[in-house]
Amino acid sequence: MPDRSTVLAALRAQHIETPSWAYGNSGTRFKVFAQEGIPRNAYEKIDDAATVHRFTGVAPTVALHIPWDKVDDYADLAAHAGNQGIRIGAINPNVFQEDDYRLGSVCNPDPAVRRKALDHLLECVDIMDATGSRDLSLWFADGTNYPGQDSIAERQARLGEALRAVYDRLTGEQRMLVEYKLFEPAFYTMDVPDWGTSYAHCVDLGERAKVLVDTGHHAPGTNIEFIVAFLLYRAKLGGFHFNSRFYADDDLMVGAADPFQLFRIMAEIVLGGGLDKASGVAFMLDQCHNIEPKIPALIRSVLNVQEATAKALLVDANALRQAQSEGDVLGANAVLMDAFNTDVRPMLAELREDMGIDPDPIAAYRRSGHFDKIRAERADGAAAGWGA
Ligand code: PSV
Ligand code: MN
Ligand code: MN
Repeated sequence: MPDRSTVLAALRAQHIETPSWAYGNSGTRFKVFAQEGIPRNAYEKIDDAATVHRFTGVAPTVALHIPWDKVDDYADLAAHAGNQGIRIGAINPNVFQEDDYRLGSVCNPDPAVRRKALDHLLECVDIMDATGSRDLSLWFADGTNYPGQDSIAERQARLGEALRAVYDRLTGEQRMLVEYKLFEPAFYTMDVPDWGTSYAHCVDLGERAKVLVDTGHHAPGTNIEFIVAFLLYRAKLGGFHFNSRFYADDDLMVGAADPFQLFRIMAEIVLGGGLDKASGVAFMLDQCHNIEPKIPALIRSVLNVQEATAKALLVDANALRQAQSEGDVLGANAVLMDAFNTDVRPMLAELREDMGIDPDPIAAYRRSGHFDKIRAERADGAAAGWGA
């Protein structure tokens, strides 16, 4: 059996990044339901991320989306995060919300639009310099809606050119993560529809370009843990955007729809060395809490990732290898299922007490009166929304 203190140390060291945009109001294209106590700017989103970290102990960074989180002074924003006990994590450029991007951003047939998109990506690397962020997290809404609309191959060439320009601008420890998505907003071709496309571009670029797996971006039935295991094996797994889905890119709380899938993913991570700091795998959330309260939803999500990780750490790797090498199909499967069926909540409660935080973060948040405080403080002014 895995050594308990090793398991606890790994859980204590795991960091789960929350996204600034999950703290703002959000909805579907039919309706945004406004909530009370919503942050009014990037500074207050950071305050909320710091609150999630205070109650969970394992969420010390927050990802930004630019220009949704635009401020005058990013070094000042990073200092504010530091004062709240957290750091700024991945920087996500936004090249999908302006009229100019109707036919795409870096893949657009018009060179002037491509230049504009590239300038924004480069500006985001400047922001990383100011915030000390390691990861530039790239997602392109680029694609086509109709056969014949544009040249699929030429769009790839344009994409490669832009990625190269950004990659060459990275310095020090900075990395580029390339996210893929099967469909939406484009419905005929996306320019980065799958991990293979992302992987090929990352291989061309070099060591510091890696694939980002958003768990909501695949066709139904896709074996995501296979993708994870393969990318890890090839040292090309940059990180995750965790969320869960029943149908498409639902952006529901991670671990809500299919905790077993999350466990299978985390088991591949643990077995493949993806929890080791050296692997550099970033565990990030990418969710929208349209109807549920934001801060408790993010606390719940962090705990769900932590529970899946704890179960994955309980997989008896020696017994598994033994069963695998003997061709013991049922035995190997039983090793995994034993770990999945273990109730890890008492162990995590103990870990939290050890870390000096409440063993039940959700109950502790409810008791804290924090929500009443932000509701009163933020009653004036416009609440930030998804995309603002
Ligand atoms: C696109 O669906 C995506 O997953 C990308 O990561 C974006 O940055 C994010 O959602 C915006 O909500
Ligand atoms: Mn995403
Ligand atoms: Mn998405």
